[in-house]
Amino acid sequence: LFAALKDQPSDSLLELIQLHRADPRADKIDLGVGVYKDEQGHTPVMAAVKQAEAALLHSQTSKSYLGTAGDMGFVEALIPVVFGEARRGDTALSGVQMPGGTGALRLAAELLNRARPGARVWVGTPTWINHFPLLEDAGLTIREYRSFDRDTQSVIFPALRKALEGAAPGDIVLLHACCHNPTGADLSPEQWREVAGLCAERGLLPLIDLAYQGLGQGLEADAAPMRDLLKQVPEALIAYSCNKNFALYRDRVGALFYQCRDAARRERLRGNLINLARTLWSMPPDHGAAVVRLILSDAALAKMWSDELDAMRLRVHSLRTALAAAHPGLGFLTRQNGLFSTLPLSPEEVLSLRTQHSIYMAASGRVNLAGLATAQVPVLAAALRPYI
Ligand code: PLP
Ligand code: TYF
Repeated sequence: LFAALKDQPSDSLLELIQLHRADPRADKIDLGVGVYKDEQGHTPVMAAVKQAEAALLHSQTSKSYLGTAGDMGFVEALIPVVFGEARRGDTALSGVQMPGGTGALRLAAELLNRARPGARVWVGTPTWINHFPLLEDAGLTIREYRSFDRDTQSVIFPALRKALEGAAPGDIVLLHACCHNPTGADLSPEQWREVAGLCAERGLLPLIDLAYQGLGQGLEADAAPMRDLLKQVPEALIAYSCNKNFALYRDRVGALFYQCRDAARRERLRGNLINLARTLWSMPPDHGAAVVRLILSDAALAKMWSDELDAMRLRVHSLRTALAAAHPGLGFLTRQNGLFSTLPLSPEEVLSLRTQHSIYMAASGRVNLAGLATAQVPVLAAALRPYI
């Protein structure tokens, strides 16, 4: 039977991890896969997480099943962080725990495909490596438009506007809430307002991917445009990841939030999410979500966490500023947000940076700026000179 299986492409980003690991050169630089790293190139467990884990070790008396929706205390605790204090207790907004942002996106896609088989989803490119396969595997139909210009390093807003103007009621619009992966080029507040207006006017459903809250301009600022958009549309899905902003990557922590102003529809939506999750993973992993719940429900721990997150964000900021100052062609880095930017390099140039300088980045030219130590800024700037 297995003879019928076709070969599948591997994930080029995850492959970079192995390539970098196997490189014996001491001065190698890893700008590949999107995880935050400190000055030492290490992805530490946050101190707030360690404290919450210690508390959990003592307080947890059972590991019995929690249920398909997961830890609802975790979901409730996230609502003010993600959507603002004003929406605490707002019945139009709810969620379920998911195995990471990927699980949330996949379940959203399954739900949408159940609601409307083969529904169209508008996706600006380039986008996160997993978006296309994930949406397509669920059965959705992708409508693609080019939304980033590498030469000007900015969003091609007319292409987004044109896509939304051409979309039909019931179509889905995938949006990166902040810290666009792979370009770092986020929509401006005015552009967000226009997108919100078009979604409301044309009956389009926003599917918002929020995987980096707090790593761009700060927890509140990163969520603000999405919060404004949610005021304008009756229905939306938000796939949330805690894996970057709590550095819990392997614990697979996330949630799928849904806004639905009609109570009966909302109940049905929840029932369908639970039903879909039951056949996919039955229940999400508990540990990381319990840790996030403990952090967010303790004011001192929550402050400790948001201070640590701020420090991570500021480190990425300072790397953007330093690199832009070290290379006249890289000024755009300071206009972009989050871990990623896509440098205007060809795949051949990316390869020669790897072979000649042991600098690792995605073939697209995407760099994870957090992979850089401050002392490596001049090294990278010099290595890029022949090309940019
Ligand atoms: N969305 C984007 C844009 C991402 O970059 C990632 C990163 O992995 C995810 C979603 C999913 O993250 P995770 O499944 O680790 O929560
Ligand atoms: O884009 C990134 O680098 C992160 C990590 O299949 C990642 O989002 C990359 C590829 C993948 C899963 C996660």
